[in-house]
Amino acid sequence: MYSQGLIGADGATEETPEFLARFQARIDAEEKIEPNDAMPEGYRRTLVRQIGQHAHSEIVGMLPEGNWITRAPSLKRKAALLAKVQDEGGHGLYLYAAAETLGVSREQMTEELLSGKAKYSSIFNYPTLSWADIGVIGWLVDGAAIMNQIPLCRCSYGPYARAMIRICKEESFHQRQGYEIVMTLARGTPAQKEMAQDALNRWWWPSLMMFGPSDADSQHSDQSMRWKIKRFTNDELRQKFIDATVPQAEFLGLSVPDPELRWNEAKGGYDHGPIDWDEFWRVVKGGGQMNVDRIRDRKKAWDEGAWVREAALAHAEKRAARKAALAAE
Ligand code: FAQ
Repeated sequence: MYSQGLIGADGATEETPEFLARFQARIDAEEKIEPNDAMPEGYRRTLVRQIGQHAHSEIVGMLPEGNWITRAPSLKRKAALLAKVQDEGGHGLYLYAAAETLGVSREQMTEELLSGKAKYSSIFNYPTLSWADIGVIGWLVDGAAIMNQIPLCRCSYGPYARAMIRICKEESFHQRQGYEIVMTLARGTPAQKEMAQDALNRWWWPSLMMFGPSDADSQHSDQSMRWKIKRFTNDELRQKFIDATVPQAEFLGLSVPDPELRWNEAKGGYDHGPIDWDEFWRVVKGGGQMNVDRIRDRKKAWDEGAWVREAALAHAEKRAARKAALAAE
């Protein structure tokens, strides 16, 4: 068994150079780190931050699409959208559960979201104006999510890696349903094709921003790569996404809203125009079009769910008391 770091009088792990070296050796050997293993505090904090933000993104991400459930154009579309939004709720729950194995409660994480301390993905602060947005979210937003999340299935922290395997399978279905919606519109009437193009125009750049700041500005990438929490940098994943998605847009007969987009034979990928990082940081810091609405709606749902949490807790306590009484007989 892996030898623990030294435990100090206050119960904290003393992070001696030997302990840190042994921990890094486990990571380098591709061993999974499990909840009861000793780990550097920075590793634990990085995971709580990333998994928490990821969970919040799934839950807040239900809002822009949930907005269209009652307006889906057919029963088939409504059923698929309903299932997708429910999947996202499930993803949030697996991720909160994974973060809880690191000693943080779901209540604490939710409080941090509602107080603005914890972030969620910038992409969910843009409004969903037409039905085509629902298709484009599936195609681009879930597409970007998959590109980012497939490598997370190999994350060094076991519970996060295992949660990601199921999540990625479901995201793949979401991406396909989105692409199929956009394909139907792109092959429809001129007005429908225009609607698809308009949605692509509005969601393209925000989708590229989902991968986070450029490598030069990413604060956490270097350490997260060393700990094998992240397997690729933000720019590497963004490039992979662009290279995979541009041919899909061409197949649909839609144009990507980037006049500087060019195939670069030498690098074997596309060159692209500059990303508006001022917009990215404004949205991340709360200045996007929908930030206020998203947190207001999330708070309302959390407050209205208080009675369910209280009832579940009372039930669990009653069961525990009954079990204890039976055991004492
Ligand atoms: N939005 O140093 P880095 C989905 C923050 S998928 C907001 O590069 P890191 C599925 C970052 O947190 C979307 N903030 O950070 C779905 C940090 O701030 P901090 C969610 C962002 O962690 C689809 C600061 O900038 N996916 O929801 C963003 O190494 C459809 C510096 O950045 C995940 O969360 C952003 N876009 O890399 C649901 C995947 N980017 O924490 C519904 C897991 C960066 O110091 C419908 N997360 N920031 O205050 C990750 O892979 C990483 O956390 C990155 C950022 C790549 C997002």
